[in-house]
Amino acid sequence: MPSLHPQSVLSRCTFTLSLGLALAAGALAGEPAPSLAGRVVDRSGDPVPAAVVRLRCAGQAAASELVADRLGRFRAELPAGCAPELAVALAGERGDVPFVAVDPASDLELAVDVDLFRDRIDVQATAVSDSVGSREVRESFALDAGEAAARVPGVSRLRKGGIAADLVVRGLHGNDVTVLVDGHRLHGACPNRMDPPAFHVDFAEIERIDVAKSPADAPGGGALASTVHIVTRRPEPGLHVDAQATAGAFGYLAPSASVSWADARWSARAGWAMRRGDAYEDGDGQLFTAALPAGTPAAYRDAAQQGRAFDIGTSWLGLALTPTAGQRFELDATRQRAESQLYPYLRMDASRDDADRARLGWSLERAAGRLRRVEAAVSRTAVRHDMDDRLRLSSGISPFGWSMRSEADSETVDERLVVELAGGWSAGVEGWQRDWSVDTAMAMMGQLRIQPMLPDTELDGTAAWVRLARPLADRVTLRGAARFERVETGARAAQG
Ligand SMILES: [Cu+2]
Repeated sequence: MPSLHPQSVLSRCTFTLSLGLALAAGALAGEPAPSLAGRVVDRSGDPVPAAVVRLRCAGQAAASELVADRLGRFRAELPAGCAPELAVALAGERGDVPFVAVDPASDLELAVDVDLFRDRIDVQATAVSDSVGSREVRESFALDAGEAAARVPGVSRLRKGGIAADLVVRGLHGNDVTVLVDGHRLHGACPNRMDPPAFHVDFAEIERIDVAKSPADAPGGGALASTVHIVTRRPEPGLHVDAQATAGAFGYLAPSASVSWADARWSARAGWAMRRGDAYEDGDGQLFTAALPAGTPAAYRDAAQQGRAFDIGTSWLGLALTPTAGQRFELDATRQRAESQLYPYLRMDASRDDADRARLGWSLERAAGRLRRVEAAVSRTAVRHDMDDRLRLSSGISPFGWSMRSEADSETVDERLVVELAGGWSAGVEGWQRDWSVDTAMAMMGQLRIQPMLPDTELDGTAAWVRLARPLADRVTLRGAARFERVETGARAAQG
């Protein structure tokens, strides 16, 4: 095969070149070889990507050019009877580079006498991270924030349907895992946790998700198992427009668009995102809506098996003011609207899930002095959630279209004051009030019977905490925390 082609490798040769491109080793090859391959490196031994290697046969003027790959590697086939000679130059560099003869029978290493990287940065990272960044969230194929957080080791999910997976941390879940959004608690409304807290935040809002596996690591929250902290994005200086769309199997579609603007004094952001998908098939090719045996009361009606599994729209607005250096006022609002969502794990499906979140905060940061940071903020989350069994066999021939239905309302107000001091100390005071109400209606023999499942329940909590996180040595940090919490609950007496 007489042509020069960067394919097929039969042998590797070594050959060292110093000084712009001089040869250090390798004598004229006496025997022709069918191919040659090698690597171009710099003075430190780092590969030189895209280096231009010129190849010619001894005694011939015509030369071919090869381009090294990103690892500095190159390969070529040799014409029969060719005694190869090489010259190497950096990409884009022109000059009279001498050819040197090489022995194609051994591994070739062409050392270019330059330092490709003027500064070397050694990156060290712990192998296990308890945090998921926005890029990982988007690239993870997760359908919501809870599923994305399951990338953290020790975190798994309880899947009840196509979306809205519940987080499980070291075997504990539900109220043992506190989910905070920008430091604030929020609660869903469904008593069956069809809308766990992380479900109410869209990907496009998220900067990162931190999972604190011990109370000493948590910025607040006071959960037995874990605190999952979802941190939303802040506008970066200038105008930024971001539009993305993801599509997948089973009708999955998730477009989003956001715009933000910031200068030294003001910043603003706005965004919109949608997520929609149909019932998916399991590995056996069976729709998840057909997983329950025919005739089971919770099985889906035939007409509902191909239905939409989730359909959620989220929009948000944010405004921030920096009146003096280090001081910041923030006002954020998010509105989420969800229609039909299927939960084959449960006996009902959601027909509505509307959530509104708002947050007002003030913070002061200082680079020096005893007091480093103060933050005071209040948030409110209101969720309206309806579910019924109209898609299941259990709905029978009820004149209402369903045999059981629940209407749930939840409102959570959360206040926090956090003070951070020099030396790794921080302390905070938190308060939260949750009103939660669920009424279940049962249709029996054409009659409706209303059962107050959660009759205007109230939960009133206050907490104070102090925390220390002080590095003692490289990779050794002393951590400790104490938290005092008081929670009162109450409910309206249910009417028989
Ligand atoms: Cu529900």
